[in-house]
Amino acid sequence: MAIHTTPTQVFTDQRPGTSGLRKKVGVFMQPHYLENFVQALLDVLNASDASGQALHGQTLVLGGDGRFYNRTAVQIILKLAAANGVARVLLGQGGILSTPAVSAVIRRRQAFGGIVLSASHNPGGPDGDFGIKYNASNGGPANETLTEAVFARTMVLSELRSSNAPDIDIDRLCVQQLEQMQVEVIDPVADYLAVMRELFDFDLLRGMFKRGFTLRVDAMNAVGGPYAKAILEGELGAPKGSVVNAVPLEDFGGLHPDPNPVNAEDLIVHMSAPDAPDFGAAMDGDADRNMVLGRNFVVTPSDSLALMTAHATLIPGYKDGLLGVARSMPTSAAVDRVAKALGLPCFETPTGWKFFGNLLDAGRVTLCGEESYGTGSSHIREKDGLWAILFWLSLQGATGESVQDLVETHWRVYGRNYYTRHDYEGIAVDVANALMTDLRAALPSLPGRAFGQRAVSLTDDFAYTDPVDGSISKNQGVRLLFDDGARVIFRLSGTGTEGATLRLYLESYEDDPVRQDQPVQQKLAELAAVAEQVAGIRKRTGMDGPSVAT
Ligand code: G16
Repeated sequence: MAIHTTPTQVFTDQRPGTSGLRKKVGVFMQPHYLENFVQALLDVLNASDASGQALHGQTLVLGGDGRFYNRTAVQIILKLAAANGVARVLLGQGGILSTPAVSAVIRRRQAFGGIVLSASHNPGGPDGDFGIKYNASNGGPANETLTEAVFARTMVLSELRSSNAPDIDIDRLCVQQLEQMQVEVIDPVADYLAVMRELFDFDLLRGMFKRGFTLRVDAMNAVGGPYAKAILEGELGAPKGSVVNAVPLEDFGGLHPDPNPVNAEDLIVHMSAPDAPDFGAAMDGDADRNMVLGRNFVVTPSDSLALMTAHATLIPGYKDGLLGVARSMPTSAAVDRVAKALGLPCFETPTGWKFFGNLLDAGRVTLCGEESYGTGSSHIREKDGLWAILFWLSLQGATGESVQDLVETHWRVYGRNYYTRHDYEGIAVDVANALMTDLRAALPSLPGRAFGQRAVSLTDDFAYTDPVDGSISKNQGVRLLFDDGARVIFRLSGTGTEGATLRLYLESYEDDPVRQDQPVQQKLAELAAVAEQVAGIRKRTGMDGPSVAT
């Protein structure tokens, strides 16, 4: 066994996006591609930060969503870590840890940070995607200062430092030695389960299942399966078989583990059947996203955040109330109305969970959420799919109301924010960039202009000044705000791996109860037409309509 250095060449495309570095598996499998990124990360972490903290001699957490290349990547990273002064790695058994579990383990074990191997909701398998991201000691995604420093390091990297020790056994719960580094293979579920026990009334939930409450949780052959099985079926006594597609597969069994009504069609079918269970839910590849359903009823993520905020004090972990709430800019303003009624601070951040970190650390917010099927709280620093499922189960247990009743009552009280996101996927990058550039140029001419019954009241390219550290993030999405509360938002996705994806977010507000039950796409068709008129999406992309509308 020996530590050795190897010369390497720069890859110029290793700038992390919305959530870490995501590429096709084939890109990651190029010689030195993963190694370069990890070496750059370790170099940056080993250069002590402002507080004098450096990784050397400390503990890292490591795990991933089990997708293709996960196991190989784990071995590569362990050998690099061993050669770069890491003292201990806490590795999820089999190389498995969900994103929320990594966050929980970092926080509970006071690790220096953690590496998550996941491309989240992107498809897996040899032709699918792979990804890697770093989470800091607060358990949350690295901020942009750190990710930019890693990118800068990748651009000048000339050498890798690794060990040529044999692979270690990643499947057995035990402690092993790799050079001077200890590798402790840990139970992926234990720490996460301990956090959930502190937040929710497990006896209440057990009682529900004893009385016959039924649910179907689709783990989409991804990493959420073992967690959902252990907690819902194991701890809480949900009927066996309540969690389906529960074994993480390297290619997710061909499923696209992006829980929305399009990709989780099978769940929608089950929840619409005459014998549908009381409650349905799905999680994504790394189990941080969630989709929540009642019988024949899908909950919009933005509404989910609003409902959670309104009822949070019913949950033991939040019984003393919330400090504040935050949502990403494109997420609907439904939660704003609840926050206003409850007198809670409400923050609007750019897309990306990393923007919630400072607010959570500073004790300014307790709950956060996004339109992209993500909700979470201060219990960790990631969004959390199974936590959201337990939250919604608890709401039903505490109120005795169904999902549909809870949501419809909410609309009667606060009004309904009709909401949809249209994705135009696989657009040529230059076409997408030109569309956004032209749109930005057109912004000053739009205020005051009428489109049907409504007029544009304000346009901008969303910029965010972090209220905690003062950092500024510009160009976060083009917004058209209308005088009746409607919004049209355009931005390019930062998580795709092929071409560009244009996201168009449409929202209108309806406070009249007799008009709160209309089909969403129908209700928002007028706004979609405005977007088309302003941006010329069809003409520019040659697409007849969005590839996904959720
Ligand atoms: C990531 C981020 C989220 C973001 C989502 C979509 O989620 O953590 O904050 O909303 O991507 O981002 P975009 O619109 O740029 O594609 P995940 O679940 O993919 O890690």
